Amino acid sequence: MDDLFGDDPPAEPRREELGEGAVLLRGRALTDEAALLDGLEAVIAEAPFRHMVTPGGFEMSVAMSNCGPFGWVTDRRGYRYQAEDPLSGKPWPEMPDVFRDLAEGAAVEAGYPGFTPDACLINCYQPGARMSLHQDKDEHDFVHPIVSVSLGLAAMFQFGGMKRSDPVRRIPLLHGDVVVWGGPSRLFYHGVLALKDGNHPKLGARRINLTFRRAQ
Ligand code: MD3
Ligand code: FE
Repeated sequence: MDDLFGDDPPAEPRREELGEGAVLLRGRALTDEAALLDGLEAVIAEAPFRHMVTPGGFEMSVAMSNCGPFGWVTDRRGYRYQAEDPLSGKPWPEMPDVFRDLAEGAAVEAGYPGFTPDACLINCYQPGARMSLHQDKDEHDFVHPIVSVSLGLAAMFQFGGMKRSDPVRRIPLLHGDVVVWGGPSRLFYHGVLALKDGNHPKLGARRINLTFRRAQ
């Protein structure tokens, strides 16, 4: 009866092929939970979460920050990766070793050896926050996978195809889940439904998603 929240690290992360190069490693981040949360706190102390504005002038409901050599930003001028945090004018915080090691290790396990992220986008969802269907196309070369790590409240992820109008599957992403998106899935439309209210024992009423990318 110790594992009331069902979030103890599994002996063996459960592996699920979501199809077309996408591999879900359920619970893969749980063994590093404490170090990941420490790293997150250190990054956010230097580069706080902020709601960025899209080129169309809408404030995103998801609050964001970054760490590593490059960070993804949006403003009225467009979407891009840049080396400086626009809030401070300074480089983004260093990517904690535990972040990089987790992303690289998960990529190897999913069949993408040699992935070395140079950007980590950190998304913070509060209840009601969502991300509408989109493709990730601001990176230099789509041969590299994207590794995502979910922490905190569970979210309903939407996973479509190459066209916005393709049918979408709904996949719940839970605290500790890691997904490696490579191959054809790298350019599939995806999004996150509005976060439901709740309280996570470690993160409160929030969901944090780390996405590791090769921007350049
Ligand atoms: C599938 N983030 O930051 S992570 C994003 O949960 C983003 O915060 C979502 O989409 C989130 O761009 C989803 C899962 C994910 C990330 C990137 C992908 C799935 C992906 C890129 C291509 C295909
Ligand atoms: Fe995305």
